[in-house]
Amino acid sequence: MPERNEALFNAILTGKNVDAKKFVQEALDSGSTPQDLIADSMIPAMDEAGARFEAHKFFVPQLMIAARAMKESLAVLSPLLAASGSEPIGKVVIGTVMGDMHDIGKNLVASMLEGAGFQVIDLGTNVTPEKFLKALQDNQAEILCMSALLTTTMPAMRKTIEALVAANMRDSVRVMIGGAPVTQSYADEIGADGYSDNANAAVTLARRLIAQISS
Ligand code: B12
Repeated sequence: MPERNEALFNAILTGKNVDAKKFVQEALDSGSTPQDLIADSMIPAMDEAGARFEAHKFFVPQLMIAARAMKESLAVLSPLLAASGSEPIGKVVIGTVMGDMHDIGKNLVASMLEGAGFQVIDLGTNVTPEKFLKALQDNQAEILCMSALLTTTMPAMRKTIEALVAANMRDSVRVMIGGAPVTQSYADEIGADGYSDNANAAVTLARRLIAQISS
């Protein structure tokens, strides 16, 4: 059972980006896997930052430096998560919805999908329904992945699904949603095809949705 890497956890939590990258490299050198480092030490550090923010022990600047340390550490791991260039098993358009600037979880899902052999078109953050639709059409993508971290931006997921319906595209695209406040019942409510609360399960879900299309 892998354990939390305390040095890495603390470096991310306190926004020490240079140290965090060093601890990631040291852990890799001594045999840790990227997946274990992310799941056991890095995501828990972001969760702790969020809990401290909620308890008014952290403020936005502290969240920002923790997020920077997380992103820079993930950048060390991303190439290791990426697949070795065979034919893509499907095309995914991914983005964080309109009004929302959180992208760490979305980036992780994108890297893991790439690692699993999907071609990923990442539209970044603050993506409007129109931009999602255009990218789906331009790339003939089978899957749309939307991320939202704020309760106030979740309705943009419903708006995007409504826009797909209005453009007669709903039947040709499978919709996956996620992000900390999102739930399975919200996915059911807005008519999404799937939800997951982590990047590994997002890959399993995307594989299942692609298999449905091809069968
Ligand atoms: C880092 C952070 C920030 C950073 C973001 C930096 C960045 N580049 O992303 C900064 C400082 C900019 C920020 C700003 C704000 N934030 Co903020 N932030 C966080 C924090 C601490 C961590 C988020 C994170 O990166 N988690 C780690 C990743 C890996 O987890 P994740 O995103 O959930 O993703 C995983 C799963 O959800 C899933 N997933 C994610 N997306 C998708 C998509 C699909 C399709 C699927 C299948 C799965 C999936 O897989 C991922 C990997 O396992 C959270 C607290 C928390 N614990 O969530 C607050 C939090 C989300 N923020 C919050 C708030 C309030 C804000 C601000 C409004 C603060 C302010 N007053 O300005 C602003 C809003 C800015 C905006 N318009 O977006 C609140 C939201 C409250 C709410 N219920 O709406 C939270 C919950 C903090 C809190 N406890 O109060 N934030």
